[in-house]
Amino acid sequence: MERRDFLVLTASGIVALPYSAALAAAEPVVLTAAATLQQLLPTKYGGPTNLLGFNGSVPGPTLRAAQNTPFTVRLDNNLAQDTAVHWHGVRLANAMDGVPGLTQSAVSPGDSFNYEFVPPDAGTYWYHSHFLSNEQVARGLMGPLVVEENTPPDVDHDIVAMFADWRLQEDGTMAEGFGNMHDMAHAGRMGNFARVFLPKIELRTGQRIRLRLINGAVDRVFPLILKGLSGKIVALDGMPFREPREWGMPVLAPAQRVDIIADVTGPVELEMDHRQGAYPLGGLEVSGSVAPRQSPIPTLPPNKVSTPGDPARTLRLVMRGGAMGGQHGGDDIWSFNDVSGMTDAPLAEVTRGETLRIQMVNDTSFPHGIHLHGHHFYELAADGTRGDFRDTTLVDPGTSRDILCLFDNPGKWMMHCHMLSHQARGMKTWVQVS
Ligand SMILES: [Cu+2]
Repeated sequence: MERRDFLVLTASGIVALPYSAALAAAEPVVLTAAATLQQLLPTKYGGPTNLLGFNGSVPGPTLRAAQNTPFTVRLDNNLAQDTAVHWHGVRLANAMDGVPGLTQSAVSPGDSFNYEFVPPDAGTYWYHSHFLSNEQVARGLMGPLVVEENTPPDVDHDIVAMFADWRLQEDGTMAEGFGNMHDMAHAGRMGNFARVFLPKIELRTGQRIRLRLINGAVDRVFPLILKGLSGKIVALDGMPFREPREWGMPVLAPAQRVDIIADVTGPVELEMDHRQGAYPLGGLEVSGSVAPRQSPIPTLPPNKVSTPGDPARTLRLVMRGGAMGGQHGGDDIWSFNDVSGMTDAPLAEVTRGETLRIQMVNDTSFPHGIHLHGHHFYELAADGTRGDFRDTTLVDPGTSRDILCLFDNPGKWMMHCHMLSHQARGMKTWVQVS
């Protein structure tokens, strides 16, 4: 059969898996990290960008794993420097978490590492470098990870929409200057060009799609405007809502995900709400129409998670530092509880099964998206009501956010700001669960 015929067959409305993903179910996936050139800018503006990619592309391939089924990825490091891969949001065994110096040794150039895990939760996740991550992720070492439900919702297309921004020079090449003090002490390294990566699919009006939004940017928060769609949010950070919710304007901190199920009402356009106006990120074209479904937007099947009880104790996590911030006791730009960077001793030693309330206090002039590895947690309302169940929470300047977490996964788990420039300059710590 000609490859062309195969594509025609899969265009009939059933979700078409990319060839590499279909292969992935049968044998271990190989992710090769290497330098690559890719056209990010429209060609009328400039040439290709020098990037680091997985399997020669940015973002890396969309990996599709089955829920509760062993998944194996071999990382081959063809970079000129160390690397490691973190599986963001996946509640996996600690040794597979991909944090050099905490859960594994960095993978040297020319070396490989096997990541083997059983993803317990279906949903939208992603993978990225956790070594010099403010630079390696900014250069492209990230990609989507989809954990498939056993019974997926009824949609015509399952579409990953990963977005990011880059700081490029006029000819399209990457601006250097990673670690520039001004960026690090402010909101981070903001790009001067942003876009969303979408598959080449032609939609019809009336079709129902699932859109998996993933913020793969290093430091930028994306407030999104979605056009041509009528639907609801069905999950945050991989975890389904009990009932779909209206979206208003989804705001995604770095690393956060939003799953939407929506009916196509016209050309789909994704824009970022920006002070200079609506900034176009990309979209999907529409041709023709089908009769829309009459059924309501479906609820995703719930993941099996244990419900935390009342917290045994409260931990405080005070963010300090940065420009326009006060003095703090850390020895770098940013600090948690007046300590900058990783320490030999954990922030907290937690007995497996213990529930903690963590008071995250943002005593700085910038927003911070705080990510806890290996666990999801409830965001708490001021009155203690349990809100969304997430792995990354956005805390605005001058505010605090309490979370409730059942620490049921043993190991050494990092907790850090996912504005990766902030993480690089001190905003990180870890928790020991045993
Ligand atoms: Cu931060």
